[in-house]
Order: sequence, then C-alpha cells, then structure tokens
Amino acid sequence: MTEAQTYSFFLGCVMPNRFPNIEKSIRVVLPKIGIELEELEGASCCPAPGVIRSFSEPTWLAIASRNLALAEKAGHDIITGCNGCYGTFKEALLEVREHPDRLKEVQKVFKGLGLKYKAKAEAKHLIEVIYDIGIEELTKKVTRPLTGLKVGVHYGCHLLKPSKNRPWKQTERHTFLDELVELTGAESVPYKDKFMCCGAGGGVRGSNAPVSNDIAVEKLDNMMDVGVDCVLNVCSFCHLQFEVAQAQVNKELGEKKYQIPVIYYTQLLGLAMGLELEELGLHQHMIKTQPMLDKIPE
Ligand code: 9S8
Ligand code: 9S8
Ligand code: COM
Repeated sequence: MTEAQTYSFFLGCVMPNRFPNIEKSIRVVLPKIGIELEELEGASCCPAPGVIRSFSEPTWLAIASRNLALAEKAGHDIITGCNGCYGTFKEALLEVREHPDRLKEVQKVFKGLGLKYKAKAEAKHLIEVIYDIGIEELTKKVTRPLTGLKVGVHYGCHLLKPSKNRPWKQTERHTFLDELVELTGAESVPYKDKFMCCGAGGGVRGSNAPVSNDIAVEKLDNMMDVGVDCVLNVCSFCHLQFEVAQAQVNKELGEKKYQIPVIYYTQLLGLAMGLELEELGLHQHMIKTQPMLDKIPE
C-alpha cells in the first residue's frame, strides 16, 4: 500500500447535524486504509449546489471558494462524503479555472479576510480516493466477507453529473461503486432505474415532502422487487432521504411496509474489515439494521 495521504475533511451540514454515526464510520475506517483526515477549521456550508446556486450564483461561488481557500491554506485537497458538497466544489473550481475574471471577482470578495485563493486545492469524494487505492489492495483488508448480503447500490446525481467534470469513465453504466461493494463479498443486485435521483436534491425534500417521498418510494419499491437487504449510498443527503422517507411513508400507511436498512459505504467496508457495529454507528439508524446484520456470516 502507498503511504498515507492527508486530506482536509469537509463535513457539510447534514452529516455532523443529523448523522454523526456516518461521520464516525468515516473517521474510523479511512485511517485504516491509509487516508488521514485533518479538520477544516472555519468551514461553512459548501453551499448546496442545487439550492443556493439557484438563488444567487455569485454568492454560491464566493462561499464555495472560501471553503476551498481554507483547504488551500492548510496545504491539502478537500475530501467529502457528500455528493452535493462534491458537486459544489467541482463546479466552483471549474468556473474560476476556466474564467480568470470570476477568480478575480472572488478574490475581491475576500479582501480583508486575509485569505489567498488560487484554486490550487482539488476536491475529492471519499469514494474516489478509496477507489484509487485499488480493488485488490482493499480486498486484502476484508476479514469478514459479507457473503450472501444483497445490496441495492444508489449512486446519487452529483457524484456522476455533469459527467464532463467528473473523474469517472464516460459511460451511462457506471460500475465503480458496485465493484467497491462486491469486494466486501456482498452482491450488488441490479434493479430498475438504479441511476435515478433519490428525490431529495434541488430543494425537493425541503419544499415538497410528498413528491420527494414518492420518488424515494419508487426507488425503494424497485429495490424490494429484487429482494435487497439494504440500500447503499455515498451521500449524506441521499442517506437522509432514504431514512426519512421510509419512516414518513410508513407513518402515513399505518404499517411498516418500508424497512430497508440505509447503509453508508464506510459502514459496509468497516463491517467487512471486522469492525464492531457501534464503531460504525450501525446501532443508531432510524430504520433498524439488525435484520441485515443477522444475515452476515459470523
Ligand atoms: S453542506 Fe450545507 S447543506 Fe450540504 S451536506 Fe452536502 S451539500 Fe454541501
Ligand atoms: S440524488 Fe438526485 S440530487 Fe442527490 S446526490 Fe445526494 S441527494 Fe440523492
Ligand atoms: C443534493 C444537494 S446532494 S442539492 O440539494 O442538489 O443542492
């Protein structure tokens, strides 16, 4: 394995406020695979690409650039576990790199803040950094293969699009996340509309819960049709969506129809690495994870 790499850890809003269990699984698992995390002191909301950018693009660009400038000052690239934050940083970097006048505009806003900004630091999704380690290296870490576990993989939108500004193979049929799931011994089960949105992004969850729940339920129904044991994600907002939508819809229906455990990638990898469920925050889910855990061989 190559030597440890250090990144500025960008948390975003949803993870520390709503899912500290996911945050913990990231902090526990990443150092064990050679990825060191440093706090990004003074960071704010990224701000969310589908929401804030629609209200005021210059405000969005200035705030995003400020977070990137903090990482630049620390001398690291940013690493994030949220697709939305990832999208914001990738787009904000491209904007100032392609348009020097926009970089000047941002530097003007920064006057008096004592912050230099050259758009030097990169922004990476943690799944990108994990994938770069290589399937073979990662497989060596697996001590408890998750044989027999059926996983519904959800990529989410901002991880993949706009594809021209993403590091993945230019294809409609991505497999990197499925590969990362399958190295744990689990099976990534194909299901209808796998690359569809979860229904949360772009302000839909906040402004229109019934529509948002409808979209989530459509995906969940498709996953239930193929008998998944859990839905796997790599975005704190998708994670929130699948947890909250199931709870809300069950309440409306007056029955617990939707009971699919919602698992973040570092939780799955951690399980396969033999870590305990408390270390991975798997005991703190809204939709109980026990039925899925019971399926994992000792
Ligand atoms: S920060 Fe504020 S709202 Fe959020 S989690 Fe991800 S996108 Fe960025
Ligand atoms: S899918 Fe469509 S916009 Fe998004 S990335 Fe996370 S939240 Fe779910
Ligand atoms: C979704 C982020 S991850 S946003 O709602 O599209 O901004």
